[in-house]
Amino acid sequence: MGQNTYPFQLVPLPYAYNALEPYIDEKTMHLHHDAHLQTYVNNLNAVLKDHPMLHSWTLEQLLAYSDMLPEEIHTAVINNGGGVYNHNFYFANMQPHAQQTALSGNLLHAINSEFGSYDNFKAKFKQQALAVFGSGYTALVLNHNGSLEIMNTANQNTLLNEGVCLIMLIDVWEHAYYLKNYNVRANYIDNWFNVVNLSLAEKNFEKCIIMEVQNANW
Ligand code: MN3
Repeated sequence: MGQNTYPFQLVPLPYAYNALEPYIDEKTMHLHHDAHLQTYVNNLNAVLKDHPMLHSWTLEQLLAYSDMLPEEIHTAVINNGGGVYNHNFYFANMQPHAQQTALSGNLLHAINSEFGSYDNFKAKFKQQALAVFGSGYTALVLNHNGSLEIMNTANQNTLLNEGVCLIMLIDVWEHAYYLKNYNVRANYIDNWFNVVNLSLAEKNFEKCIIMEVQNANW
């Protein structure tokens, strides 16, 4: 993932800009990654520049322990650091449709038992993503009870200080879909399900389970 402390760098896409066509268009990917994400990276570095004691903090630490940040940069770190973290997760959790494999293993089992079926999960996830008012994200997480849960987060807030573990994340800011889908977020969500990286979601789920067990043993 590149360097994870100040100065933060733009993480390259793990696939070509046109690799998600026709579901997510190349022009959107260029703007989204090269303009929007780059701006969050630049702004985060500018905010941290005069705070050398924070230069050894990872992005996760800055966001999970944001209450410990100096007041004058608190909001800017949440907005810009969150913008970097959320986008890095979002871009990494997509892949070309041709490489998509069917969901299997423990995550499929957990989805079936929580939501009834993968199709029911998709319908519920879509409904919740449509309910994000304004800008934000929708995520599948493992919560502190060890259950799967769909959660929304506003603006560039992350779920890092919510005590939940991220499995899957969709960006529903208009900049993620407006060029291709105009205002129709529902079409974008349907398209996104064709390029979400399900094998990565399975790996994330396994990591979340291990973290959950470790936390329970504290
Ligand atoms: Mn975005």
